[in-house]
Amino acid sequence: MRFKALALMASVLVLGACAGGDKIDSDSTAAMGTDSAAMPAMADTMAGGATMPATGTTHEVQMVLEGSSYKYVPAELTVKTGDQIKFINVSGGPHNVAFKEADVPAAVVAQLDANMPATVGAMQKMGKMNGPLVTEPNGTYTISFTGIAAGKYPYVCTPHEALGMKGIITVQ
Ligand SMILES: [Cu+2]
Repeated sequence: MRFKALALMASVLVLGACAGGDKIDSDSTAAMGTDSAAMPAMADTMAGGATMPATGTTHEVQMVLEGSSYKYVPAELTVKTGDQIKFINVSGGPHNVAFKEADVPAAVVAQLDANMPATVGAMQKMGKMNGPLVTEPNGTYTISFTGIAAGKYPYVCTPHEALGMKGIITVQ
């Protein structure tokens, strides 16, 4: 009985220590800005960060089946931090937009995921940085690049990746 009580106390203490750690880390995130490579892993274990709405230009990328070729048009696009991209299901859908963790700097993962809306109609996101299927003709999916560091961000369409449907976004 006495042992059990001690064990319970110990686990409460551990939980308390974790909660305290989170608080300290989120405070230091604010203080250190978004450049620290150490922060995203912590952000991943938390809520995932808040969406940062676009403040700049809206670009459009069409998701297309042309002949037997599935593609993003344009497949390569350069935007500025703060712009957004509206992906449009023109033909051959459903399509989506998915970034792989291996292709995204650790410091960017949480914010990029947070900037990818969780749903399109009834469809849900399929995973981290893996957008919902856009099933409706001319349906759209818009991703803000506010808070996203400069760099090259390759992405794929999950249903058509094996068929070569992929693109690259360069953020300046
Ligand atoms: Cu596709």
